[in-house]
Amino acid sequence: MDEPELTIIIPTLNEEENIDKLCKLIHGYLPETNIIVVDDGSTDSTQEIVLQMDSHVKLIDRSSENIHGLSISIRDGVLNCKTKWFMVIDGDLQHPPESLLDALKCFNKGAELVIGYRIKVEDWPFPRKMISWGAQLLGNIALLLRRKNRPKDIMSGFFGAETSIVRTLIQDNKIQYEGYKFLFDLLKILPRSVKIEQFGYIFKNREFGTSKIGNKQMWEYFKSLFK
Ligand SMILES: Nc1nc2c(ncn2[C@@H]2O[C@H](COP(=O)(O)OP(=O)(O)O)[C@@H](O)[C@H]2O)c(=O)[nH]1
Ligand SMILES: [Mg+2]
Repeated sequence: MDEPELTIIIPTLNEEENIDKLCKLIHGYLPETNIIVVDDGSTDSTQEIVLQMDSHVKLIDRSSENIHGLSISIRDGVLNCKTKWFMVIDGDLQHPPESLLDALKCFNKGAELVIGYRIKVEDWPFPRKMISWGAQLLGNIALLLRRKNRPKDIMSGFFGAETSIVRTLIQDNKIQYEGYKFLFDLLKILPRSVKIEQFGYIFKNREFGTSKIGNKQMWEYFKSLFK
């Protein structure tokens, strides 16, 4: 079998109930694919579980870093990625791992940026739906004013790209890391000519563990609209 050209990056914070199942599902669909789990200092056994997995799963332990967060964790994942493409997926099984096959098809079609968009969100409460709608609207306006691409879900956490493109932007210090929406910060700087492919997926309910998104993350996103 040829070496897989895709690496899966999973940012985690206290996902002990989900991480083992997720990695096994990924390897069921994409055998031998490298997985990088970027853990930001989980206080549960997430790290111990990952360390016991096979050699295709690597742990980046960010617990002693000064700056924590989703975006900066994704940055570390990309910098450690050795394949042509990478794909980021949440560690809580809300992104269906089978959709990684759709992502791979997009890359094989020549995409430089691949974005999963939510065709349905299972059970979000009304306030969360409103916040998401408002954030999408403001983000779209911000991208429109910058004359940038506006794909279907500009805030998707289920996305990937050609590694060399994003690595160059990271090394040139072009990306902001305070936020938690790496994709949005990427869209703000990528040229319009970048080749984007999108696939739809159903955003599932979180069965175990809790969401870490709160007021701090929303405020960071709001500030990132103007930067
Ligand atoms: N490395 C890292 N992962 C995080 C952080 N915050 C959340 N995550 C992970 O990012 C993914 C999405 O987070 P989640 O809280 O489920 O966000 P939600 O689905 O939007 O409610 C999950 O895998 C989390 O464990 C963080 O600060 N650092
Ligand atoms: Mg989640």
